[in-house]
Amino acid sequence: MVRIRDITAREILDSRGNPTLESRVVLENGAIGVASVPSGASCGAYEASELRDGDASRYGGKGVLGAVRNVRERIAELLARGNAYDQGSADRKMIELDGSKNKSVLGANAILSVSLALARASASSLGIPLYRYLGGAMANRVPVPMMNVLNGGAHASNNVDIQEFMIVPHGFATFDEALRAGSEIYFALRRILLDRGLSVAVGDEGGFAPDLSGDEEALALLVEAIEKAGYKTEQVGVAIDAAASEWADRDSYRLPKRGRVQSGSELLSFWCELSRKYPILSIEDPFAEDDFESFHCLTERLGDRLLIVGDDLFVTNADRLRMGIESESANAILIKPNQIGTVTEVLETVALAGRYGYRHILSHRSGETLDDFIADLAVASGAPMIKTGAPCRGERVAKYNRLLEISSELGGSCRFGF
Ligand code: 2PG
Ligand code: MG
Repeated sequence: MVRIRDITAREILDSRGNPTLESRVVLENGAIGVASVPSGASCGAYEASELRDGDASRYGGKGVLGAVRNVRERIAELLARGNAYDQGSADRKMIELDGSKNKSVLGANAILSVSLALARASASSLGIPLYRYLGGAMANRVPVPMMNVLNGGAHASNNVDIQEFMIVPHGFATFDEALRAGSEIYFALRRILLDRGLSVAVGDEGGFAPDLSGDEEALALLVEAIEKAGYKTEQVGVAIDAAASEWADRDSYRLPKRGRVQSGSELLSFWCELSRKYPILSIEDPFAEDDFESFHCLTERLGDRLLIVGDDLFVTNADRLRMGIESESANAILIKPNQIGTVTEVLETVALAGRYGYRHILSHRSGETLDDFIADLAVASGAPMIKTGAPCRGERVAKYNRLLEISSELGGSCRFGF
């Protein structure tokens, strides 16, 4: 066993320019783990709570000095001299010290940064890669990337209501080839947009964010770009994240940019129609976070053909996932470590998903850092897919580049594909 010697934290900036936390865990043998936490824009109401200072005179109230203090003073003291390899007990102690249901006392950002940094320090102490430490001997599957090449919703100031349009290069022998296809399609899309006089400015996740005649046009553009780049839709599918919690308006859905109001069943018909017309592999948050009923209906209709993914619906929380399992809502779960706050709880939720046949997809947040922890976590947990933005912008490609590194490290034992 190796003991924890020291834990510190500091305030840094994320990819949107907002403050976030970076924590550093040092072990008695000198091993070090550093990790930083991301932050979402379209956050679910049931996510663990991100502690922000609320002091309007600093960073518009978004400073995280309180969370930094909680790491440096309270968490550091709590975990000092503990066994670094006992991730479960360190995470449990932080949950208990916090004492709230949603980690609002210490801050999920404070807790997660330490949880991640501790796992990194432990892997480094053992001299093995993070995915191997967390995933064990069988962790050899590299996930299919879901690349968000066209941004809308809360991630862009264009007129598109659906938040994310992704390309999913799955029909390739290796991750390297899939990534290459994704990048080539991204540039084909750029060319198409330029030729039509549309904007190629990018949104928060590196995808283009043009004004379009309607949200459906985005799907047609993606298919065109796939073909223009020389690929087939049998190799490269498309995926949507509607982030429809943002649209919830009492009992109906109000698409804020177009101002259109739809009932849950109209929206359901819309998703069914899109899935008939386009090679859609997955639809995330097609309804709001409390609308289990619509999720259930859509899963019944389309669940045998495509993934119906709960993001705001489940918030990486095992209790929320249990509600989905009981009501047969969705068949896949998005996994975002900062929605729940500890590595242990993430792995518990993934295990629960696996027991009930739900696929799990690792995911970044729209506000990111260069931290590439989720790439290792995807491999460790055997995730069939990862969504981490366009093949553009440093904080997005950091994760893809880490997966390239892992693929080459795994060599002959590397597996790729769903
Ligand atoms: C999502 C995420 C990541 P945000 O909704 O899936 O793409 O966005 O981090 O803004 O919640
Ligand atoms: Mg989402």
